[in-house]
Amino acid sequence: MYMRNIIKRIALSTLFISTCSCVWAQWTGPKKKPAEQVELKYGPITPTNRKDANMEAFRDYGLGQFIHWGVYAIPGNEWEGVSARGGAAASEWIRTWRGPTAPKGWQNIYDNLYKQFEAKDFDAKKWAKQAKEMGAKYLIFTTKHHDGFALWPTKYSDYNITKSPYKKDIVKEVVDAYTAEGIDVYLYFSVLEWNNPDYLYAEPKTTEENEKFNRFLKYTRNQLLELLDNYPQVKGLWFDGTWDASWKSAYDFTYQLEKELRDKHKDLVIGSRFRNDENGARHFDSNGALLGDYEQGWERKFPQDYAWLDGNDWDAVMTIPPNGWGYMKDWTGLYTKTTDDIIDLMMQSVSMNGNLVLNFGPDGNGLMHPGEDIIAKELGDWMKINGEAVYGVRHSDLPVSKLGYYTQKGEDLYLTVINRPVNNNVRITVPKVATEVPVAALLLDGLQSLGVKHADIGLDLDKNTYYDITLPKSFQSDRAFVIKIKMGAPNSKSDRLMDAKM
Ligand code: FHN
Repeated sequence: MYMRNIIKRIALSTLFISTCSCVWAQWTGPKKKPAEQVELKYGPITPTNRKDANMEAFRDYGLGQFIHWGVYAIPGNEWEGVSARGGAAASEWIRTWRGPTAPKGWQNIYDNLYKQFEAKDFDAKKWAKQAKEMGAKYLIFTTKHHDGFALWPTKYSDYNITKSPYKKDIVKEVVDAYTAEGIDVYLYFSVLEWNNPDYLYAEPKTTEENEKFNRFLKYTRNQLLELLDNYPQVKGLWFDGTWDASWKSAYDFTYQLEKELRDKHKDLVIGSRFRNDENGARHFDSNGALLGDYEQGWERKFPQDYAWLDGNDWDAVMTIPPNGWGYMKDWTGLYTKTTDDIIDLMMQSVSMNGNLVLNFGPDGNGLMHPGEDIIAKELGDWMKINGEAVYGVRHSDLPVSKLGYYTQKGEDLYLTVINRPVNNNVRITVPKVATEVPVAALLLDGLQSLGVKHADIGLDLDKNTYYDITLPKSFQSDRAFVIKIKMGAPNSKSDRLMDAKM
């Protein structure tokens, strides 16, 4: 029976590979649906594009904050003056430092770092206030990263915050402070645990391995239920570390667990990283259906084209240093994103119906990196003027503009100008068949009205027509700026030209 099941699974996965090569391709092009549908027991649990309040809120967020905090913040990607792994990023992975530059007994040093986790400057209210000022509408907070250290007083592991000098429940402080500021909270949870002896990377095979891994699964379930019991205000769970063969083989368990979590917590939002189907297909099942409430694979990457998303909800999580999530003491020698970069990436996301989630990695005392403080302030200043082009907006079907990004809310169209034309004419391209065209415009910065002129340049065979919005020369901005454009019925004069006779 066991052998028969294995053979059936191999056959199914071969079928899957031959009918759908899209498992890894979904982030780099339009979604390819498999030619044939296979029968599946472990496909999606929730419908796509849920319409409940939590998902509607998710669609309106525009900007979020990610915080990676844990004991890895103490070394900050270096130890005794030596850069971890040659200064490579992903400082939260510092426990995996090996080779000649790694301090002697590094793993042991790391596993004892929690004894130094004093978090003496940590003030959740201050973080929440900064996030609010920056304009973030949701927070994703690391309750536990791959090292397994829990920032809440979990009953199910001793490797948790109560054993540190700080002692208090950090998750509670964060959830309460952000909720009080009106910022929704999602809990990041890494399934993978480096220092848990029951965790396995490969699929469990022997009785002993099965016993171990079943213990681990039970522990994971307990922790997740505990998080939902302790922090009932949270809106979603943000899973990570779910790529190993062991977890993938537990598809029946993860399917039942997802149901249980959703039953326990009304309208809980879970992205596409939590589980896979019985063929090992992650994010999208073997038939190409989204496994979760939104696409959760846009990590430091973007769809090139709106069509790639196939109408799915999504967010993009983004670091300031390249791939640096946890605290990195030393930003020198690295390109760290500027506020202009972040505005560009945020507008790129919202113009395609996604949210941008900007990552912060506080230090071991609980202070944000000074570079993060600057970006939070500058972004907040920009959002105070231009936020209406970010929140509650949707993708516009107008042809993509070389000047920047469109977003739309009802009859209001927003153009975030990234590339200002040298002649100060902001040209909006509108299909000739459009029933709504620009009729009035104003700059969100200063609320100055701008002239709008139909500029029919009369190109033969052109499917589009053009509207020019004139920017005053006196208006100067050293950042992207937003033009709010009222859309209305076109002037009745016909655009129809005689075709050229050649
Ligand atoms: O390995 C992690 C990484 O440390 C970080 O937490 C990011 C955030 O999206 N997720 C991982 C890999 O996808």
